[in-house]
Amino acid sequence: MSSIKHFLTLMATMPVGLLSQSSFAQNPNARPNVVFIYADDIGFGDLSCNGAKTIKTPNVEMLASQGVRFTNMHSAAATCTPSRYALLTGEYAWRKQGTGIAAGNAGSIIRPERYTLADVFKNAGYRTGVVGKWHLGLGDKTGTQDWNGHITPGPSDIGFDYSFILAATGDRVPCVYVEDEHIVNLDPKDPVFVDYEKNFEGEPTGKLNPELLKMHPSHGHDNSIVNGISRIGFMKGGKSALWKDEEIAERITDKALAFIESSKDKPFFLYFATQDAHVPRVPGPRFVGKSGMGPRGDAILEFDWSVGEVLQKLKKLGLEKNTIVILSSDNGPVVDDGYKDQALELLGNHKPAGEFRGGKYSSFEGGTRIPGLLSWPGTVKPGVSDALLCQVDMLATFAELLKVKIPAAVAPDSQNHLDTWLNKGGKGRDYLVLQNVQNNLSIENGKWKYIAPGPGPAYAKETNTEYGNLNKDQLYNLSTDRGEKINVAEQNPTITAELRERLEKIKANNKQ
Ligand code: NG6
Ligand code: CA
Repeated sequence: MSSIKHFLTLMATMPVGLLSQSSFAQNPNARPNVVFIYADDIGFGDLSCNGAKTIKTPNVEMLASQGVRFTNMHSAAATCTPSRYALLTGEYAWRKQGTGIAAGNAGSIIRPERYTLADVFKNAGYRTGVVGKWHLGLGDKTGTQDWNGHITPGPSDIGFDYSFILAATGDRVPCVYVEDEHIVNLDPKDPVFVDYEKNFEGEPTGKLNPELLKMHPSHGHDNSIVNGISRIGFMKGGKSALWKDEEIAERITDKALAFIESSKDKPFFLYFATQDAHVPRVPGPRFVGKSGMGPRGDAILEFDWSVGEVLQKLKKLGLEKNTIVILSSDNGPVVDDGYKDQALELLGNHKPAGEFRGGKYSSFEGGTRIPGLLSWPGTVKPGVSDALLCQVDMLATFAELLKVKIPAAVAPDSQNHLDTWLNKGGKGRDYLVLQNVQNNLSIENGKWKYIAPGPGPAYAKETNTEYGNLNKDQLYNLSTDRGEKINVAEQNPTITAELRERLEKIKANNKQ
């Protein structure tokens, strides 16, 4: 254990002392529980609280009506792994090599010595748990994990007391649940093997055995077949441990509720990372056909159900008033992300990214401007906020709320915006840097958005995504052109230069 972590662990044994300056000093039990519900690939426009008309998400709407609805909340990146990295470490992922979309056999990307968002809560005496999609690597080195033993390091090394996770994503092997760093329901006589380069002899693949598939890939996703769906990567064995996609939402929601129940007597932090509506979209039978938009819409309804279950549980346990619930998404939406699931054919007038341009993978707002809700009934006044905010700030913001001192030199990009998150005013960030799938950067300040020139295609046909890459400056006035339709860089050379320089400064120096 590193010395910083050791010191913090010592401090964590005296949380009341640590909290002495906070408003929770008299009554440490009044510290609020925090449940962070993190959707996967659900866009700003996918939720009825943000204006979706073709789809109704009543539980999310209820959450929105009892809290603050942010209209300018961002994930730190337009894809999953870097967004989650930034969320947990308080560091922009583009500062760190190896934080791109992780393979299912990637080693732990956030190393044990790293101070994380979960550590903030642990240092304040909270019980901490993560349930759902992980996608931040597991074990020491890529490809060398022993999937059949203790897969370590893992969530327990970066601040989580409890974990029940999918190692990577629904479309990546291994297709098993991992609880407290052990595969669930594994038969030792049928061990799991994982490879991202070559197949195991005699094992069918989506490419060679399409007759075995119940859902066909549209691009990629043609390696090992699990539950009639071909995935990214190869695996064999672990028959008794393999998940059934139609049950994932129910399984992880049950685990989230069980964590809440078993933690109800002390403050807890739950990071509940749902897998809806990432591909493959295979919602449970009671959601099939319910949205009229095919599996993608049905998966959004299933997500809404998970949210409802959490809210009901909190109510039933009498924890409603003492729990902050935050809902957001790891990146913007995508319609066809690699399976023929009719998402495109049945989309109709629905606009997953709302009025924003681009989507998942993109530098345009659709890539990172995602749903953002926070409720704390009785404490946070309901409303709408258009302050510029980012998930990278959760670490510093909750450290402030709980009066936990963050060690020097960690979480370099995380800023405290507690007042704004709690809807007490404040304009949020002055500047926010964002990254797309090619790691090209953009910077915005609430009004202006500058996308730096960068390599890579402007458009991806497979996913129908405008990446936003161009080999020249782009500047958009978000206050008059929320859809980023008109590049006004040439007409505004001073603003363009200012933002370019600011971006360079932030790249070179963490202090902003
Ligand atoms: C892409 C996958 C996509 C999705 C994404 C990660 C292909 C062709 N596409 O490479 O389906 O898995 O990675 O999504 O393989 S994320 O939300 O976890 O970042
Ligand atoms: Ca995602």
